[in-house]
Amino acid sequence: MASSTHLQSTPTTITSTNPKPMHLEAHAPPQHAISASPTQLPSVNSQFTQTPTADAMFSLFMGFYRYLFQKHQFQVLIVGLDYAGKTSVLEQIKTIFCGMEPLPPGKITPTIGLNIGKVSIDGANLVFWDVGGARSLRSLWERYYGEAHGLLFVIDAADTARLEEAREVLRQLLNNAELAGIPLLVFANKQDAAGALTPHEVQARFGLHHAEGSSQPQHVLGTTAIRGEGIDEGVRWLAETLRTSPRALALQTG
Ligand SMILES: Nc1nc2c(ncn2[C@@H]2O[C@H](COP(=O)(O)OP(=O)(O)OP(=O)(O)O)[C@@H](O)[C@H]2O)c(=O)[nH]1
Ligand SMILES: [Mg+2]
Repeated sequence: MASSTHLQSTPTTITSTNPKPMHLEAHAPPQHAISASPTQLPSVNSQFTQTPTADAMFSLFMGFYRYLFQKHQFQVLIVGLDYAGKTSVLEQIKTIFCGMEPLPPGKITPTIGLNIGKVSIDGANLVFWDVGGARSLRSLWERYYGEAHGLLFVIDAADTARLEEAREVLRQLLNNAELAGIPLLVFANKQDAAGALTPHEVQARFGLHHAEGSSQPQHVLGTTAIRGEGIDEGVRWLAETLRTSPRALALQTG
């Protein structure tokens, strides 16, 4: 597997086909734990590792400590067919939540590796992984499934000729056991384009009706990525949903 990592156009955009650097970052120990006095930690450890009850107390203490001082981080995988507008969406996310200048649409080229964007929303860090949607690249997506807390599926709502293909790709994603219970945000993108399906129509065509009691939250929104419309609302829904997602919780504590 190629593992080249280099900075692309913006400081938060990295191109790589290897998700492992993010894995390390996501699970790095909290800064506060590292800065604790070296004379304190060994004695705490030795006290609390002697009996199973002490072990449990130590775990409880560490859990509470993390709860207080560690920012939650969620990884969100952005997928969809090529040309749907995934990278354009990511550029707008960085603009809306980090104030960064988006790349002009003419400068965005088809994604071959991985673009990464990290934003902070209401005390949580969201890391977006934007992968290439070309047919030949889709087999690479599964490398990210195991560590993805959320899924953002982008559809070119004006490309009616490829709606069936997009529907099949999404169906396969939702049937994948590695993505069980993953919160799903769908962007019916290119709402500005002639003939674009409304989010309602996309929801109906894709059979995206959130079943009562289903463990998988779903949300469909219309967006125009090149103008940044609809994106803020969608990303906030995702951030809110991830906070209480059993899958996200299990991945963070597991
Ligand atoms: N009209 C219109 N065009 C858009 C919109 N969003 C993206 N585009 C255009 O669609 C084309 C593809 O956009 P990308 O963001 O590169 O698409 P992608 O999904 O990342 O494509 P891959 O990286 O190949 O998977 C570009 O020409 C964008 O300018 C939109 O909301 N409206
Ligand atoms: Mg792209």
